[in-house]
Amino acid sequence: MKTLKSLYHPILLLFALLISINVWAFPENEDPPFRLWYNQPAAEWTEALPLGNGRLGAMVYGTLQQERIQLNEESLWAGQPVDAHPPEFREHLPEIQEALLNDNPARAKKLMQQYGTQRPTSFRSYQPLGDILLSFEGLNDTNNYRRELNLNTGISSVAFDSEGQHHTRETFISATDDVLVIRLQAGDRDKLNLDIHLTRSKDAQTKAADNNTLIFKGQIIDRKPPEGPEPNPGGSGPGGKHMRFGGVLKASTEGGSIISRDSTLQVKEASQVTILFSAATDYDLSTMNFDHTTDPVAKARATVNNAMQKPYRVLRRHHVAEHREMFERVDLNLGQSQQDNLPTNKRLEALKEDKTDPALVALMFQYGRYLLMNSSRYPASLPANLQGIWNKEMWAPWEADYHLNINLQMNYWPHNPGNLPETIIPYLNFAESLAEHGKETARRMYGADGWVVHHCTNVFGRTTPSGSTEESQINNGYFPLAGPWFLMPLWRHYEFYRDKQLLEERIYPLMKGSAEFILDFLIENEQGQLVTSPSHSPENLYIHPETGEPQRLTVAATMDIQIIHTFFSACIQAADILGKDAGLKEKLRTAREKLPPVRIGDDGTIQEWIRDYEEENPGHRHISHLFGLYPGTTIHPGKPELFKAAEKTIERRLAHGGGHTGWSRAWIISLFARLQDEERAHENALALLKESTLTNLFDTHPPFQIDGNFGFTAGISEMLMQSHRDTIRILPALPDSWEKGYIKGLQARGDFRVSIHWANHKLSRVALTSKQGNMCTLRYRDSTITFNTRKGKTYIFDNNLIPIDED
Ligand code: FUC
Repeated sequence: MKTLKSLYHPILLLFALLISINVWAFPENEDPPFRLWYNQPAAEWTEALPLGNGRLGAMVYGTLQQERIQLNEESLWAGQPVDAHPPEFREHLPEIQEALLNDNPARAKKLMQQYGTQRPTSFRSYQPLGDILLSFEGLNDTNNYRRELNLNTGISSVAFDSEGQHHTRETFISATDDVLVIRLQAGDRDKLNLDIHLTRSKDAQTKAADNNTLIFKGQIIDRKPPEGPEPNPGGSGPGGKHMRFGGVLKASTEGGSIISRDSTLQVKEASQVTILFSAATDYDLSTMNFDHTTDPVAKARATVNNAMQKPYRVLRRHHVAEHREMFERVDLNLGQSQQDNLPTNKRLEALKEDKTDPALVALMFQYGRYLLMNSSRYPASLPANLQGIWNKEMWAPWEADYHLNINLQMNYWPHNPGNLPETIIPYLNFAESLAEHGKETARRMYGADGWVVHHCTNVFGRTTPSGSTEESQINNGYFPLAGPWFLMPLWRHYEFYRDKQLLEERIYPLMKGSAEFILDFLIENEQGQLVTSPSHSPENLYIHPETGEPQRLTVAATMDIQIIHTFFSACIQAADILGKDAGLKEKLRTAREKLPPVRIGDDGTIQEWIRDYEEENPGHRHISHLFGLYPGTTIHPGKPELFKAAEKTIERRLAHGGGHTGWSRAWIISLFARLQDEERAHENALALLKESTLTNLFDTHPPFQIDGNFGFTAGISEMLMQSHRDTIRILPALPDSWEKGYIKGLQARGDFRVSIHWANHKLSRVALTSKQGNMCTLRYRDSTITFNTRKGKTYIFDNNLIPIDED
């Protein structure tokens, strides 16, 4: 009796009520799902929470009276294709090369300025699609506010009480149904009254088509300066009416009613509201242009009508199942911390005060995987840009384009170990279309075979050099080695997943074309070495020893040589696997032999250039001459002098303020992981969180740039497992503060899945599943084991790599 009575104690009742509310609001809560959460709405964009299905993106603010859901569609770009081939470059290239071979970079620069530039030097920007705005009536007196992004389910939720009634909002973007879904729910005694708007600050109109449908239609109108903004003094292409886009929003309610008024849907007295939205543009990746015969509204309408066939709970179930299957392939536990129960913004603040929080590192690792899968997978046809797909600016920083001198490549560093193979497909689609454009540029600028692209590109397939100004176009923009580097993630994809058909049909043809270009581009210097010219080390300058002037152009910057070495080796290996192109293989082998060696300078660091020049900026964010350490594999402990010099190289960069941008810091994590320097890898991971991370855990350059998120994830996986040079290394860089934990489901080269448990800073158990039956070498500290595997079988080892027979 006493027990029964105590169950009715008011405090216990309140507790039970709170638990039941929470369970109802966040039904997937499991211990421990990965989630970002906050006790207040987003005050600015970098506090809002990202959703995406690769093609559509949204940032959910969770604001009370006026909820804002900012929208993106991956292909919505201002501008149009332009022909920016410098017409006289090819004719004058030998003269430019001669000046550089004769150590006269000042003359080469002059000639490049004269013959190597072409307006428009740059292009326009990736743009936002618009906003869904929900203006609520009532919602006074709110409390118990909480919003979250559950990474495991891909659902963003807002929950709060208003006048004693519990309200919830859920938003997700389904890849299965290609729609954004919003579900609003009021408590039993409350009703929802709101207006639904679909807006964009320019170039679009919204009309209600019937009482529950809004049609959104637009066309980008690009103005030429001085009428419109133009941050690129070298021009960004002609004005005019360009890409078309459209969206369809449909709302339905339980209880109450909806009517339309002009461009608004008005919901009255509903207990639940479901909103579906989809959008499209008339962009066509196969031509890298818009096609005005496509009707974006019709496409969006068809998608929304299809999704309308499914009730909300079915849409949700299909989305969650699909999302979880991908996201939960990898799980990471670095240990709990006292901060686990704090909202994400507070955790970040606590970390800045040096409170340890390994679980926040794990969250950030998983966030990188979440962001990649939501900005680069079917139904997307384009890869993740500088901001993934999330952008609110009409003219985004760096146009939110595809930078190819590190940024796009870094976006795809985590896709292999992070077990997200499908995220490379949009990258591959894009590469194939781009290579078609690049063939014309190889021919017209260089008279070369194959294809070339320079340091940055856009959806219209720019392959000629570009930059805001003519000066930057010939400096940073002149990077003809972008192509082979761009292809490395595709080759790595083969190494990790061993999809021979994909290699043969799609990846190798791209590699072959790029190799043909490089073979034509290389020239001989006086010592009979093959060098690139013009060349530069992204995006640094050197002090010319004779003139004392800062110069950029040179021959055979170290990064060029490292890229070519790695790329030619990959091409030779691919041709071997496919049993083709014996003649090309021979040429590549011979050329590889004639490349200049990577040298160590007087100060013990790896030389950034072919001569031991002094850097203009020794703390430069690009650490290009360490390409061979990571993501390349040519600098390793088997070459102790280079390995040591690589360490000194990072130290020098850091001593002069390096790592100051998010992506640069992220790269340093992987570099130290490859040096097996666990404490400095960890230190830099923490520095990225403390100095280069925004409230919603977006990486900041500054401003927001997503490559650092992806580089971070890659860095953490590199600390826990490395699988280069034919060996899978277990826990190569486990820092002291990760005393106990596990990582499950990492992908290793050779198509293996690897799960690792450790305790007391030591390996306790490793499980390896062989997907294809390849030979495997595992290493942990000084223990190594090499064994044949059977397809589909899982092998388990103890802390000394002694096999454990599970049976
Ligand atoms: C490269 C970097 C910059 C920036 C830009 C988008 O050029 O050097 O820091 O990340 O890309």
